Amino acid sequence: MTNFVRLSKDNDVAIITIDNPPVNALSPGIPDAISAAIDEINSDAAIKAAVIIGAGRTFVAGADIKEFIKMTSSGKRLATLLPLLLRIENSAKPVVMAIHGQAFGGGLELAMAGHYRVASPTAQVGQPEVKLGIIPGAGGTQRLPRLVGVAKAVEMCAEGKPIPAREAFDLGLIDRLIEGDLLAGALSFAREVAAKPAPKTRERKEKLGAAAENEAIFAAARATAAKKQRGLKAPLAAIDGVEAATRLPFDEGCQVEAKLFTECLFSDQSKALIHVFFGEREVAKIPDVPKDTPILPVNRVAVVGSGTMGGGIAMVFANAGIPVLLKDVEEATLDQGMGKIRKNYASSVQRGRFTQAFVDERLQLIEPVLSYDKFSSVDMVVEAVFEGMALKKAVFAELDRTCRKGAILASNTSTLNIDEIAAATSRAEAVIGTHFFSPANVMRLLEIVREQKTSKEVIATCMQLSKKLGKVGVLVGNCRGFVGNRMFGPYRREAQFLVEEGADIEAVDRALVDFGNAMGPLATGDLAGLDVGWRIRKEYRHLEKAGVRQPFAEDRFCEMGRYGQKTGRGWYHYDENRRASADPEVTALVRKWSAEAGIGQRQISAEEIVDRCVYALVNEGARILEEGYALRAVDIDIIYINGYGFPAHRGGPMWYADAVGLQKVYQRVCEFQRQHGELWAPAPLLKRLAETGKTFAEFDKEQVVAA
Ligand code: T1G
Repeated sequence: MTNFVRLSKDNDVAIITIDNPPVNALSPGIPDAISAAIDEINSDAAIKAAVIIGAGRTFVAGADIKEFIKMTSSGKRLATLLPLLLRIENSAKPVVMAIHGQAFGGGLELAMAGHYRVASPTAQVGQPEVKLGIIPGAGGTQRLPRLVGVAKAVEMCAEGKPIPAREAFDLGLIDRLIEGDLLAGALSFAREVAAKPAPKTRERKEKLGAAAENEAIFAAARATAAKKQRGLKAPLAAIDGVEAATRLPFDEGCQVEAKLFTECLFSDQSKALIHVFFGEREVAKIPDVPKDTPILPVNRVAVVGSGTMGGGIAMVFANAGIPVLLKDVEEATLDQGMGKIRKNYASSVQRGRFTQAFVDERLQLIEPVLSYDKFSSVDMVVEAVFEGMALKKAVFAELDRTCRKGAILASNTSTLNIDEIAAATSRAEAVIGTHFFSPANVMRLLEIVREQKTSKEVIATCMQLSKKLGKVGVLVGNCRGFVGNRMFGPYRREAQFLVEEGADIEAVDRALVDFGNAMGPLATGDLAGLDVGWRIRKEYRHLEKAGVRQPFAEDRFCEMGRYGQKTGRGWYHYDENRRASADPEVTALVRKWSAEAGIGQRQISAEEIVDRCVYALVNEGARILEEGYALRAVDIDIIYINGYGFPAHRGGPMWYADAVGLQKVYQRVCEFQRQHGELWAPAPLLKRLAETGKTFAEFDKEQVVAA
């Protein structure tokens, strides 16, 4: 046995404990150790049955994903889990899988090779591999339909969403739910089944359905995948895998699965999605904020401003079970804010995201208030008032007066200088930016902005809190627009320039949507409201360099009162249900303004559209990295995927640039500089990495070493 796999006995039942913290991944050596334990059990006459259980917080979270990175970079083939799973299935002594926490991916495949499965009611089981751009590779697409039926197996493998143990029990995947001591429950279950013939999952056929019925299931699943997981290979491969289970004998089905698995694993999509998986964990690590930095309590909060953002933020805290004071200046505004919150919750119930009971409980946690009277009782305040410096300073001065010592004072500003806001208080060390994205109760990204004096405790607390709020917290520095919006400026600038130079409005958006973005840059402007950027540009007009080209269309639309969706007209025309349609008048207006500005018109390819928009992101991202406003290139990737709809299967803008090759990106940027001037001056870091044949990923590694 190894340290990671222990074999013990409880009289006539053997216990195999997998102990590979933190999530019992099936790292190299562990499958062999489990195999050896199974052999030992089968050669021990005193043993009647066996239980396999995970030590620590979970059963098994799957194969070791880190090994996939080694495999795809070295080309070395990984040992599959299949031989181990057959050894378990062929065991003469029944093997009971005792599941708590998660049985994910290879963990569920291991469990399904067992003869029985028992679980804690709080456990979860699933095949989330498609989220890594792969499919189950150890018989999951073959055994799961045999246990839960074809339709459910397709859904679980193609969408990758885990299911709770209770649902798994209802489906027949779990044989018993164990309240209380899982091991004790598993041991008594094992004794109950010890004398019975051990059922082999691979031999079960009763749930594999009929050909005609299955055909409809697969067709519907492919249509759903094409719509909901547009451009992704793995969901379609997962459907092919389950289909093979309904058409071929078990072993042949496994061969089809193995081929599909390998094709997916060596795909760029999988490499990008695995980068994102580890990236979402990496961003939580702040080099100068040690892991043992004290965390401040956040058990009661207040939100100032009950507008769209304030209301959404209040819901985020309530959804995490944290009581919230929601403050505004007038009764009517507050009622309106609470009305929007109730409406949002009602639509979540309608869409089945929450139960009515859950919503009723959450609404109880949100207390509308008109004064700061109770603010001395809160641990944290998030200010979400109108985006004006004077107003924000006034609010922070009031918070400084009313909040208890040690409370965290956060601002949801998306553009304003946090140092300046902090200077309005006597406790700059307690001030931080917590930039939520609209709609705050939906978008996963939380841009956490440290100012010069923000304390490590406040940073560590907000980073940890973001996870509790179901967000991905990324720490950034305090520059104009922070990281996300600072990069979004050049991205949307190029989109507008392309239209001014002759590209169709729809063509610009379509090119970025085909690239994988949830929405095109122009339509995104209409959604967010063109007036938001217009007001900010007016506030910063004095900073614009003379003679530097600026996009003109959106300012002119706004002067005409056209702010996008909210006014029914922007780049597109919108009907009462906010459905967009092309607006020929807009195209004519832009053509006229371009002619007046002497901008020549030309045919522009989709490739140029993507390069100009995405490389504008990359170039500004490189500047942000070398200026130190983002810790790593991967932080920028995680920001763009979770806050700006950048396709995760492209890994984020910086990963994408590495995949294209920084020399090629740099040359293209230089080309744009020659054609379009200094706005395209290459970032020194991009130039340096391109000229030294390095990548942003290597730059990140150097940062870790340097820290
Ligand atoms: N392999 C390697 N490391 C893993 C891992 C895994 N499967 N899962 C987690 N980690 C690391 C993670 O990087 C982090 O490291 C630490 O564990 C804690 O994770 C053959 C091919 C289980 C729900 O996709 O979804 O099996 O940052 O912060 O929030 O067919 O981890 O501390 O250094 O996420 O409590 C399929 C992936 C694999 C599940 C726990 N399995 N994991 O969440 O902790 S492919 C998955 C998760 C496969 C087979 C196929 C979550 C979790 P560090 P954490 P958490």
